[in-house]
Amino acid sequence: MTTTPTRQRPLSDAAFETAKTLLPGGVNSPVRAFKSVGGGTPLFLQKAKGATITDIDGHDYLDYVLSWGPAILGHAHPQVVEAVRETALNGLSFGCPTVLENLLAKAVIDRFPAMETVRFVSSGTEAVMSAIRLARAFTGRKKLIKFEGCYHGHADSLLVKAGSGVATLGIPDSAGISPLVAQETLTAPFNDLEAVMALFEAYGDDIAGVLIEPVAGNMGCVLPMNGFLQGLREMCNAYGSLLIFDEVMTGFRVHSGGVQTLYNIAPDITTLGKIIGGGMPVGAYGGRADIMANVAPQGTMYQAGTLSGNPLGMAAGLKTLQLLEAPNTYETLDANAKKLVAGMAGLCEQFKLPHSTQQVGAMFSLFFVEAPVHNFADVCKTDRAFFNQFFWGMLNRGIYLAPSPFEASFTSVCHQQAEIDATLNAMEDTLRSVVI
Ligand code: HOZ
Repeated sequence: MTTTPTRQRPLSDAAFETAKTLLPGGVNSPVRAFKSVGGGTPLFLQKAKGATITDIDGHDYLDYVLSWGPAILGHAHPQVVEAVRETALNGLSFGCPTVLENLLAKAVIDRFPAMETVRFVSSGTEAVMSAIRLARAFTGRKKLIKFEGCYHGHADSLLVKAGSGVATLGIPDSAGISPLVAQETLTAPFNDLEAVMALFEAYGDDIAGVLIEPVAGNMGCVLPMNGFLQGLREMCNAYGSLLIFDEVMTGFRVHSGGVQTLYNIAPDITTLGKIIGGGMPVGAYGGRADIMANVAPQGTMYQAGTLSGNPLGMAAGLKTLQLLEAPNTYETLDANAKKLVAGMAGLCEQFKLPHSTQQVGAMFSLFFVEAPVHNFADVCKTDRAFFNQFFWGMLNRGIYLAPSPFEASFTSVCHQQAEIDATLNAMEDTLRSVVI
C-alpha cells in the first residue's frame, strides 16, 4: 500500500479563508466549493493552458472539468485569445447589433438544423428560462415536465429535483421558490417513458413542454436508452407539447450538431451555452421559425439583455466553432475519451471495484456503482465516502476530475495519449492507496 501524497496549498488555503468572509461559502457558484467531496480548500487558479491548470500555489493539474465544459479546445487557445483581443480593441459592449452576431447565428444554424432562428443570451440559465417561457407562450399552457437529476440552471421553476450542485448538496428543492411556481413543474425519472406517459395522461392538455438534457450531464453523464428520446418526441407530437433539448453541456461537445444530430431527433427548441461562447458568457435558444416568431420584438414573448450578443462572446464562440471544424476533431475526441474510460474500467476490474462507465464524445463519468446506471436513483447508489477518497487521491496526484458524482467530466482536443497515460497511472497509484 502506498501513502497518499498531499499537496500543500498555503496560498489557496489563505485565499479561501478570505473569500469566506466576502462571498457566501467563499465562492460564486456552489459546486466550486468542494463541499461535494467532503469540504477542504477548492482550487484557486492562477492560469490555464491546454489541458493543464495551475493553482496559485504553483501546482499543475490535468483538467477534466474544463471550466465546466467550454474549454473543448483546451484552455487559452491562441487563436481564440487573439480573436477576443482583436475584437476588444474595438470596444467591449455596444448594446447595438453587430455583424458578429449574424456570423455566429449562421454558424449555429448550420450545425443545428432544428434551430431555424436563434436568440443569444448571456448564460445557459438564461437560455433555458427563456425557452420555457417561449414554450408557454406558444402553447398557451402552463406545465412543464423535467427529469429527476437533470439540471437546467437556476431559474425558479427548474430547481425541482435538480441535479448538479442541488443534488450534490442534498437540497431536494431550493428554498425561496413559490410553491405556485414549483407546482407547474412535473418530474419523471430519466429513461422512464411510462412515467412520462402517466404525466401526459393526467395533465396532457396543460403540458407546454418536455425539457431534457438528452444526454444527462448534471447527475454525472447518463445516456438515454434506446428509444427514449424518440418516445418523448412522439408523445410531444401526440399531445401538442414542445420538446426542448437542453444542450448547454452537450452542444458542440458530443458532436458539432449536439445529441440531436448524433441520435437524429429534432427537438422544437434547443438551448445552448458553454462551448458556444468559447469561454466567454454566452447562451442561446432557438428552434422552429414559427415558434421563435413569438419572441419580441417579432412576437409578444418578452426577453432582453444588455450584454446579449456582446462582441467578445460572439468572437470567441465563432472562432471556437470554426476551429472545431478541423478534420476528425470529434472522431479523435471520442476515440481518446473511449481509451481513457476503458483504462479506468480496467483498473476498477483489477481492484475489484463496483463500477459503471458512461461516455459519449468528449464527456464521461466513472460511477462507483454496479452497472447499469440509467437514472438519478442509480447514481445515488454511489459510495460517496469512496468517491471522496478517490477524488482527493487523484487531485493530490495532479488530476482534477469533476468534484462530485453528480457532475460529468470532460476532455478536450489537448487530452491525448500522454495525458491519458498520466491519468491512468495516477489512478492506479490512487487505488493502491485507497483500496484496502
Ligand atoms: N453548473 C455547473 C456545473 N454543472 C457549475 C458551474 C460553476 O460552478 O462554474
